[in-house]
Amino acid sequence: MQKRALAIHDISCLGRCSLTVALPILSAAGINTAVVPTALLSTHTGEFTGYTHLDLSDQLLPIAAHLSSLGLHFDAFYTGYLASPQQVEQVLQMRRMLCDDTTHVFVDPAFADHGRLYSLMPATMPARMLELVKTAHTIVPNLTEAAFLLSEPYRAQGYDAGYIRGLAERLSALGPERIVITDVSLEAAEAGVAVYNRAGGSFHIYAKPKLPGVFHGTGDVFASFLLSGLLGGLALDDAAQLALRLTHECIRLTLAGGEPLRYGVQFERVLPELIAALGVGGQ
Ligand code: PXL
Repeated sequence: MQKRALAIHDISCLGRCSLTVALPILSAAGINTAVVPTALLSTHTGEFTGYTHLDLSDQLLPIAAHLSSLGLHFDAFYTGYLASPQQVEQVLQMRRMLCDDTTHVFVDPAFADHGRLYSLMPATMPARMLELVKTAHTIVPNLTEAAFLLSEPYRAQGYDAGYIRGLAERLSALGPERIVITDVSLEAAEAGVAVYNRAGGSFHIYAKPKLPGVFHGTGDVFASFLLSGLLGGLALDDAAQLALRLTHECIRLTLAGGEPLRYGVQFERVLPELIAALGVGGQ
């Protein structure tokens, strides 16, 4: 049967992040995807100035109440960028209204990168986001968000696999069974992800050659590929490797195309590969 997901992220009109990548990726993966926008911005907040920002908090619970009255089962409850720390409480309430025992709660904390909070994020966001993280089955923080969530200093480099495994174990001890940390780089020439599964205690780091630049929206693209793989029946490590390979390919194509990096990555061009890898349409 077709899987159903609810994606709760902002809409940045331009810049290929959050809902404008989550929806097309999940849809291409054959997942029936409903969306709840948390905020409306003209662009994302990295490498742009002068963007608009409308907090849609007053819409979240009325939307959830209506959706809940339809009695639908959601296979995944996928959260990303939230408009404010206060909105975390509303998303927790939406979780109680819309999830059942078998809903996969998949949380991308999406509040920081490169050692710093995103432009509009107040200092209280990590502690509030932690409350949502605790209720998740799977989380996808980058290294910066992992450090903020644990109230530990951010280490940009000079760490080893043991340090990353420790981060994953400490995050998992807070609640989520599966931790995928992005932006992990054990060697200067490589970048990749760490995958920890508390069930069985497995831990692996997967890496690709590092490509030069700062790539906006790639956390959202990676997380959406990862969830697509999981809902498509792949094991966590297989889904993470697929998501890493496809994200790397988006970045490579974008660099080859020469488009300014603030406009996001060319995820559209790898959707056929996602569809092929998951055998969508073949069932
Ligand atoms: O890609 C994460 C993201 C999502 N939404 C908004 C952002 C960012 C990162 O900067 O600014 C509005």
